[in-house]
Amino acid sequence: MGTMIIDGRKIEFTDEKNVLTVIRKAGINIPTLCYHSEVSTFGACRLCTVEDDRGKTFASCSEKPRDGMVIYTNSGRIKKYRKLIVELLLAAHCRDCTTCVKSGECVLQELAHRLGVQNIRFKNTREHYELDTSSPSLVRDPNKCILCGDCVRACEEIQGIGALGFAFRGTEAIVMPAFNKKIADTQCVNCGQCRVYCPTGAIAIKTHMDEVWEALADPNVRVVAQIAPAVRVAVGDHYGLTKGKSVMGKIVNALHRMGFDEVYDTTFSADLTIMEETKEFLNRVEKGENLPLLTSCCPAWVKFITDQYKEYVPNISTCRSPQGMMSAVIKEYFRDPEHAAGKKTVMVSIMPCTAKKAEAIRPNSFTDGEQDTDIVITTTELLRMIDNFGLDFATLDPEACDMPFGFGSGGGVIFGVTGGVTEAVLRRLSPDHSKEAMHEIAECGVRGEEGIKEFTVPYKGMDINVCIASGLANARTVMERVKNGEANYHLIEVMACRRGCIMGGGQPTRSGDRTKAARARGLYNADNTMIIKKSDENPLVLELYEGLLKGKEHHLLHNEFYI
Ligand code: HC1
Ligand code: SF4
Repeated sequence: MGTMIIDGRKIEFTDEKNVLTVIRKAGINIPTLCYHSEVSTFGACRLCTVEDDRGKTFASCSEKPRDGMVIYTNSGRIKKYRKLIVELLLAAHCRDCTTCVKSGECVLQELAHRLGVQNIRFKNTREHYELDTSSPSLVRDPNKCILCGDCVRACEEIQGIGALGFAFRGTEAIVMPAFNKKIADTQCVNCGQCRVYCPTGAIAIKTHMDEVWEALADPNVRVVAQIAPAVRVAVGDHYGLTKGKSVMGKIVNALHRMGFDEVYDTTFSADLTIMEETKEFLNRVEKGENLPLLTSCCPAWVKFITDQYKEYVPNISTCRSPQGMMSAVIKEYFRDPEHAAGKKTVMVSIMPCTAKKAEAIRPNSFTDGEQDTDIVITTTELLRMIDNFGLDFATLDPEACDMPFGFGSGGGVIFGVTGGVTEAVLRRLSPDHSKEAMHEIAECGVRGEEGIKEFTVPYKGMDINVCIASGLANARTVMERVKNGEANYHLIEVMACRRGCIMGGGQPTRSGDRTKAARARGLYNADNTMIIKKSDENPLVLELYEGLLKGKEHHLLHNEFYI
């Protein structure tokens, strides 16, 4: 605790971990390319350098605040230094900005503009590197890498995977997977967190927008969309609307205007997942088999288990993810010649997640030899499509999804935030749907930002031990405890991305701490407005079990195997 003078103003600090945080608290958006509060401090980019009253310069991210410090964040010397850093970075950087997939979201581009860098006086002496397109979800372009190490730390510290690292030194330094492997040949789980942290286009989403446009232009094709829970709270702020507020109705309108024939809500199949997963869970508890049950809706987590904890593969729920269930059910619905009306159905899934692209092509995401989800685009790609079409999104009127798969319960909506799946399961297990009962479940320990949450809930005379983790480094801690017999859980929910799908690898990246909280609040608020909170009270789901699903539940909603 103490006081600092920043640019002539007195600023108090308490437990801020570095000077940079205090400067930002003072309302000065000091630039950085390598500082993120959730990973370790690297201090490589030096852009946050400031000057003190004795003329000493230092990187503010790496200095602890001290009482009495006098700091200048924008002295003439500092301004020159910052501009030179960006100029040098740009000199060694591919400058295809107009065609770069990151254009408009690139921090380096923004800084060049903000700091007034208009001339590059130095020559690029770096060699040209091949693109790595081996991943189903991401493209790595080392020519755009500025060696900030953000991706390396995100993959290592948040995900505990370590698929990326630094190689060589000096001007030869480069970020690459170990032994110069292709990223697809590592234990990368396609989560896209490296892409979220990457300030430039060095790691970008592998886009599939052209395939969608092609399908939309084909008169013989019925293009069907499903929209994941977390997408609706990550679109509005791009168009100047309230951060985190659900704009589902506007998204539905936008998709209809682009030419989508049917627009459905993945919360519907999240309800189906809850029905099947709860059944499976109770069955395993009764038999005492394959416990703890591991949730299966997050494909990055499923890959993590199948790659690194093979002995726990039988514990993974056999339920397909909501994405998988939705696509399988819709494809089955349109197999009926009357519904098909002579058209081929192309299923487009709009997800906050890059790993869903990998899930869609997993061998167990096919039914009767046909791929269930044909194309997966991320929220970021959705924004590009809306912009490309020229829609004035902010002024679009909200529209409802189409029937019969366009409605989900509140339980389905909260899937997009960590703990949501478990909360929906607990709602399903509750015989009571009163406000009080829902409130009690929400308060049992299932909500909150912690990376690992543990609690026990009573159910019919027994205690159910639950663990919820987000971030795969946290998931590893949990699995090690299970493996070593230090924990005895019945149910483990994991979402690979910290805080769940709201912070997925395919979401728009201009997000600060407030965005994370706003997106979570947006989903809980959307749930608050739902009359039906429990998946088992969704009338469309109940109707489906009596109709199309009869005798086909296992075939359409479960997996026989994991790879
Ligand atoms: Fe998710 Fe899921 S919640 S995995 O985070 O179970 O991507 O939003 O669609 O499938 O419903 C993602 C989100 C999403 C699935 C659901
Ligand atoms: Fe690591 Fe995830 Fe990036 Fe793969 S996608 S390199 S696992 S952060």
